[in-house]
Amino acid sequence: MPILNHVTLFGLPAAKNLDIAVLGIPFDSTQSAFVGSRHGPLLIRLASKTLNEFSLFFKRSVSEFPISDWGDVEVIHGGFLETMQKVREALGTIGAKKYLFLGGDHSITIMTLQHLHNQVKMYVHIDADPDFEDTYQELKYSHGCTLRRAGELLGYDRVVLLGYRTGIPEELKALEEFGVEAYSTYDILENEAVLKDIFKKADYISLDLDVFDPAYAPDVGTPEPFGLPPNLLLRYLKYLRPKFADIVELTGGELRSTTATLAAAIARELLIAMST
Ligand SMILES: [Mn+2]
Repeated sequence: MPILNHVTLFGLPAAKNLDIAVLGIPFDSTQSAFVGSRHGPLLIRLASKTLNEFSLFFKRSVSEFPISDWGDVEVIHGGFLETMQKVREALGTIGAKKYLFLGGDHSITIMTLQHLHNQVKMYVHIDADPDFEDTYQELKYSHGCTLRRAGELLGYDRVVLLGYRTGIPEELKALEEFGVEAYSTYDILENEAVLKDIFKKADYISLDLDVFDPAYAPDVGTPEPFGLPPNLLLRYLKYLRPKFADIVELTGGELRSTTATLAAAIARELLIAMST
């Protein structure tokens, strides 16, 4: 018998109305340095085929839980608002309680928050860049403005920034003026225990893969040296119980990508954290 080779994340069942849904949003029209995150969802799914669905960290397997992979939203490249409407339609069809979204560039988080912000009490933005500019390259809906838009939707007291180590002076000043709780990479390296309390109260985790050092995650839209090692975050994953999560900014068209494998492993741990 021939096998129809459709790839779902960790071989999860496809398009079933279950409590937890995986959904790709391969929109990368606001990417500004390295391009290609439209292939992110596919590369993460392919990389998951090389990994075990069992997590030794949680001692649980993703296949134990009611999780379904719904494939990708139909993206209109260059059309942020049109794609955001497609995301709305997809969420209506899927009707899950919890979601893991696979980007795409970081502007996809503005789309998901637009529809889900009423269910989010604490949004945690993990990123090398604050993404707190009001506009970037004249766009309000850009991957450089995600945290700013999140603050507008949720209130600036309900967003937290973790792991930044770059940014322009106006942006860093705005973070202070708006009272955003923010911890740089250097703050976290000095006192990593700060992650525990933040992870405990987070119900939306947005992970820009560039928070990791480029040695671990080279295939990202805007690599930034001096980043965090993945193991540091892993130690605190046990405190996470998010309803929503996304993994964004995986670029590069290589089938064999260390970054994609890292993203897939994190997807596994996040899905189990969401399920338990
Ligand atoms: Mn970002």
